[in-house]
Amino acid sequence: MKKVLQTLTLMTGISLAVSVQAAEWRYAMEEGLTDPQGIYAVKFKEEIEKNSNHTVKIYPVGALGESADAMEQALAGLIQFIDQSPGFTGAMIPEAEAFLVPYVQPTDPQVVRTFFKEGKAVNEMFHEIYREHGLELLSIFPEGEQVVTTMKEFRTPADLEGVKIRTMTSPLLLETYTAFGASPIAMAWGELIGALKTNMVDGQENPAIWIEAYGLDELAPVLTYTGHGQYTTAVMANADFYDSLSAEDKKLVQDAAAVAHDHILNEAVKMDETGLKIIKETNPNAKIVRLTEAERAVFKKRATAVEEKFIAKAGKRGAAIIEQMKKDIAEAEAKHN
Ligand code: 6CS
Repeated sequence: MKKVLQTLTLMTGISLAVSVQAAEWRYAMEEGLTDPQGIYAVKFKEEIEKNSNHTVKIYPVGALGESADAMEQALAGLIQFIDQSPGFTGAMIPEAEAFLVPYVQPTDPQVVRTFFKEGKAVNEMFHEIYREHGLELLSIFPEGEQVVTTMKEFRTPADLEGVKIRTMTSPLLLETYTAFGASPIAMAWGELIGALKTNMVDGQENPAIWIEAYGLDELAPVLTYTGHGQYTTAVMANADFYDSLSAEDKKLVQDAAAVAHDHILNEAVKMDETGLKIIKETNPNAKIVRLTEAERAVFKKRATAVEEKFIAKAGKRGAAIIEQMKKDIAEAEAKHN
């Protein structure tokens, strides 16, 4: 830590030189600097550095191991900030799996934006829950609609029989793809490309921008829009670290998070469109399938059992979150229709 001198002007008009600790804060994420988590992190860093003497060092995907490794380091206080998605956090915080329950989240980009920006569930109900796990929740944001990439086209659960789908490690994702008729396998991000190349898995789900950036459409070229969810992620601070900050630094962090959140909510929509556009332009083998409403209805029916499993695990609090999410979505839809 380096010490710097700042001048404080007291109400009396007397100027007073005080020493302020300038810290370097470490921030780990699951993506690269130009991916949605990176866009948020860079904006957060810019805001912190513009408005204080502190600096933020960003550790992109892989720099500190897999998502689970980075979380261990965040909980141990070795890093101060972490972006980890419910697709991984759900293994530790069951209520976070609310973002994974299929056919709850909206698909219309404007409704999605309002749901994340203004919704009571997103903005009020998770803070206390993450706190119980040693994390100060700063932001939750979407990265685009989940798209399933497979080797062969599917339109029904029967088509998915025996199809090995890689999921992130939250258990509810295994329940989801089992309900959808497939054979899911959970694994860390770092294993996925190899697993697709060696046919250990036949497909996976991710938003278009990520599929394009990491060439997943080259490895499993049928992209299916099932309409079952948004890829969601969350940014947190180690709670002890956050509590040790001065009131001024807490405000600095919250303000930087608010600016970065607004920024990514605007950018994510554009990035989702861009991802699909590039795939269409550059991959002649890619086949884009949008399930019809009738086809989706079959998957939706199966999703009700997944929602019940979520509630059985996350209890009354989980049930209240889902109920509130549905209310928030109805309100967002009313606003935009
Ligand atoms: O599928 C995954 O594991 C990765 N997907 C995204 C969109 N971000 C990071 C995560 O590790």
